[in-house]
Amino acid sequence: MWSHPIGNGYMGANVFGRVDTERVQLTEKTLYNRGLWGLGSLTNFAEILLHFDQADVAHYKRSLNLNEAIAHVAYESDGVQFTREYFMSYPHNVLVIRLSANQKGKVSFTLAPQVPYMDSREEANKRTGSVLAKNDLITLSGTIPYYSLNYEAQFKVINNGGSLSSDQKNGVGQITVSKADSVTILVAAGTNYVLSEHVFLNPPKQKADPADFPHEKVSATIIQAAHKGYSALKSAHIQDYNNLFERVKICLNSEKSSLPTSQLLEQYKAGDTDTYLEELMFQYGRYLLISSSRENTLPTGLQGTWTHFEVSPWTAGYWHNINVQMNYWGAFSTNLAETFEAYINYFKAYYPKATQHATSYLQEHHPERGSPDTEGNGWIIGTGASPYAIQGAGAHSGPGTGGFTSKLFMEYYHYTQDKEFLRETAYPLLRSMSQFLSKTLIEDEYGRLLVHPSASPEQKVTEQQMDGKPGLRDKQKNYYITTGCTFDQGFVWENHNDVLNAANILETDDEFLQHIREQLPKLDPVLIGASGQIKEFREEEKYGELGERHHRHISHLCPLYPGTLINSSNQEWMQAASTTLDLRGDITTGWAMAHRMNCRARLKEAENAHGIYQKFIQLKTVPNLWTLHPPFQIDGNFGTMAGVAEMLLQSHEDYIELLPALPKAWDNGSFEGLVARGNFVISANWKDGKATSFKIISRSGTPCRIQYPGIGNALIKDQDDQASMEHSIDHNSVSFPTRKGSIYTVEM
Ligand code: FUC
Repeated sequence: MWSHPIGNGYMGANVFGRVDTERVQLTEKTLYNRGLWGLGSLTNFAEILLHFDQADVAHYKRSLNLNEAIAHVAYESDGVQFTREYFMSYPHNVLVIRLSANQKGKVSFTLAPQVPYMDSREEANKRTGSVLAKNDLITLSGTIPYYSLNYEAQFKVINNGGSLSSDQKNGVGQITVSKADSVTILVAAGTNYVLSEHVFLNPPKQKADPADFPHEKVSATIIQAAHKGYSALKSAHIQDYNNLFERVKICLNSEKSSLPTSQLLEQYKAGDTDTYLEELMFQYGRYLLISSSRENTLPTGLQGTWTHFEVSPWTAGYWHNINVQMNYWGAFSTNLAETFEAYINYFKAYYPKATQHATSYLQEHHPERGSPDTEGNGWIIGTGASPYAIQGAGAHSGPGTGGFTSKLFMEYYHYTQDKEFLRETAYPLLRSMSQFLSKTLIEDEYGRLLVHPSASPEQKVTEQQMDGKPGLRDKQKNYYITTGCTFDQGFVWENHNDVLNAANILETDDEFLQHIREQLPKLDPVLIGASGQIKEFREEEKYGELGERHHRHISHLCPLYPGTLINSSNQEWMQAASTTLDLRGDITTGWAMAHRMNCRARLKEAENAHGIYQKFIQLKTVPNLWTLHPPFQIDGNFGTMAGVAEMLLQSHEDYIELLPALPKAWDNGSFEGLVARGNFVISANWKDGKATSFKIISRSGTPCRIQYPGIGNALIKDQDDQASMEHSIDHNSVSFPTRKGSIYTVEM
């Protein structure tokens, strides 16, 4: 609740900022032990303690600078001004802690890292560990038997002035620095985990090679970082981070607040809803995404990278019936597409296992179609996943979980226009997903094709509700298992549609595409019920007669968001989606509110979307601005970040819609650098709720179509030649060709 999280995608640290004994808690994304559901669990790597001898402290200040991704602690003691800096470098993969004072010879402390949870009650998790100090280096290493993991962290202490000594206190290594002018501590960490298909295919004990030790890798990292030195590490870090972070600027009718963030939040909770916090939460989401998901790291998990538990809530893994997808919903629109590369690499590693899951699923449910030729069976990922294991489609969430996942890859293409990625990665995997999904369909008496068995994620029914209903109730947990629920039908539709679009772009065609072209019109995914709602189940008439009325999942609205089937071309469906949200209710768990916010934005219900955002901040946010499901799950942070972008800019309907859901509270404002599909970077200014100007940078040279009230009469200029352009389609929309790299301005 109070720590300042820093991270580089490989590692995460919670900086507590304590004065007497500083605590920096470290996680490294591959250090897993045994968790529930056969997935393992991310576990605390090290507790880094720094003991100071400073009793009287004044003018204490702790901060996290989002522009530089550096945490700071500053205070005064005995007339000396002390400062500490903490950052996690991605280019050099080290944690850097810098301690300094405004007078010479005043920095004294003892560094004493600890191996946490040596006393596990579970045999498989009994970790061995030792902490050895020698000269200026502490080596913390050991094993966790469950996945045959060897782990190691090295702490190098570089003092400027003063003296340094190392010793083993009660067998535990520590380094004491006396009277230095300043000190830099470098921390590198790693395990013998290697992301590859073998990890997913092998049994637990063989997921990592017990004869492989990370020692050399960690030593090399430390040596390289030490060689680089503090100043160069810092400037490389700022440059690397800033290259991503500074792309987007946003002002939502606010002025920077001078209140400490926790007080700003308190005030917000008490009803003084300062929009600066709404803006800050958005940028904090971007900060957290950059800090927990980079190329060549593992994807960002349920708690990002940050957990101090022995066995983390929900394993801290990748949950695929909404959570991990939500983590990346906003990556593209907030100009951080690179962060998704972590998931792409992860996908490539688990894919062979996912094809095995597809075959066993089909063999179980549709034996006549589950040919041994796994290629033709496609792939599927179920709800639970981690860096070590993935589940197949399970009972409580239907095969739609696969389409939920593949959607992100099509979005990556839409936003980046990376055709090679589409050809080499997205199209094959989308096509393979359609191969699987097309085999899960059965034909009903009206010729419709319905997923069977099918389940709307985690929706539960009572025995009473089952009366006369065709589905089955899972005896243990009351999940409802049926045929053709909207979640599954919707994602078959989305995936089939994406495959055909991708094939079109790649100018390819074959028999299988013909097959899904024939399946598409028979899916009948969206049905309106007697209460005017989008039905969650085909067999539901009135809202609430089947399933929990206020269930957190709104899986039947996935065709609205993140899907595109329910869109403004069908107002009846839009109305029904709105009614569904009214009936379901806004107040629920963290990520579930974030999904509702995005759905309201797609419906252009500005006040409703904003209202959910406000309540989310009031009810689900803790002082360090992490958000709770509960427990702490980072999906809520990322989901609402996506929601803010979705309120300001949409592009899922083949055109860009500017300020589609602008609430009164954001009446005046601006943004820079949000991205629209087609790879356009958009900036906008508005006043009294009306746009005054836009700027569009065409990163790929695709044709641009924009919708905004009155834009047909606006002056649109190509910034290169200052020529005004022929553009108007009608009063509210314009269309014009663009050149790659050119900038277009729109004066309203
Ligand atoms: C899904 C959700 C739960 C939780 C878990 C991590 O299964 O239904 O609420 O968020 O993921």
